[in-house]
Amino acid sequence: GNIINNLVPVDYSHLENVCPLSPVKVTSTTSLTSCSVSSLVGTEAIKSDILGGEWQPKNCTSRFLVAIIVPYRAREKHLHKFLSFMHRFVQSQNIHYKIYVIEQSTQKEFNRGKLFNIGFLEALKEKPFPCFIFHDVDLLPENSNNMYACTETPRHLSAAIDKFGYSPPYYRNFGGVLSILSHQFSLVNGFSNKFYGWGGEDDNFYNRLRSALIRPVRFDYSVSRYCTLPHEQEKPNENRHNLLKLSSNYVLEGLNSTKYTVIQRSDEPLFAKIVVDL
Ligand code: NGS
Repeated sequence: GNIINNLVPVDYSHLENVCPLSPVKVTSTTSLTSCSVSSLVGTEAIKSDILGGEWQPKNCTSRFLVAIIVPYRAREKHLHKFLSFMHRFVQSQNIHYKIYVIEQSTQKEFNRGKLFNIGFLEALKEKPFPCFIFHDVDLLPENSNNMYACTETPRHLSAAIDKFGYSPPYYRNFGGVLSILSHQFSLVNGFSNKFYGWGGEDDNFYNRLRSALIRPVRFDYSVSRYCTLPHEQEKPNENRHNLLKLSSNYVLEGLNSTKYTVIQRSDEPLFAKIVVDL
């Protein structure tokens, strides 16, 4: 079917000059023909038009308003490549977006799910984003038809990653990059805050959706392609399988119990930076 049929636009019925739906092809200098990320270095994003990570088309009104949330700690080179590539990519789709980098302080083990919750809460304080994309910093999309907007049900954008031979490692995998309407994220009470260290928080999130009878979708694997920026394997959370079994009542724990302290907040040229203690 037509992959962009199910995208949910903001209410633009009263607006004139709405941007065309089909994405502009990313130019050959920035597109990836293989997963050689070196080709990305030096691509200049249209920096002057980006303010604190936010951009919108100049000559038309975007159908989409999206917050892109990137959990982060000590991956400076990845972040640089991610930003220089991603701005171009999303801009080619005529999307009004803002990139939030949620940086966890050195305190405690990394907690991807909790950082997503924080990004969601902080972004909504600024603007009523109807759609969120939760995005690992080490993944770069290869196909400009992989729209950075929300479908009616949550979507696994990164279904086909190079390191897994361009198909999901297992059917229910929901890691890497996903999009979800804000009201659906609230409905399942966001991510669990309990998963410190690597693994399991994405599986837990998938279970939350399924227990709310929400069935995630994927675009075709030829569209959902991503390149991984190489790094060392993170230390797995030894307790992740237990946590996965235990966490059954999603109303009790998640977005509604996310406690944190913002210790720094700044508008960087290419992103909004929020540093937090968990
Ligand atoms: C599973 C993890 C997921 C993870 C997936 C792929 O085993 O969190 O591997 O990981 N689940 C558990 O550990 C319970 S990847 O190789 O992409 O880093 O997303």
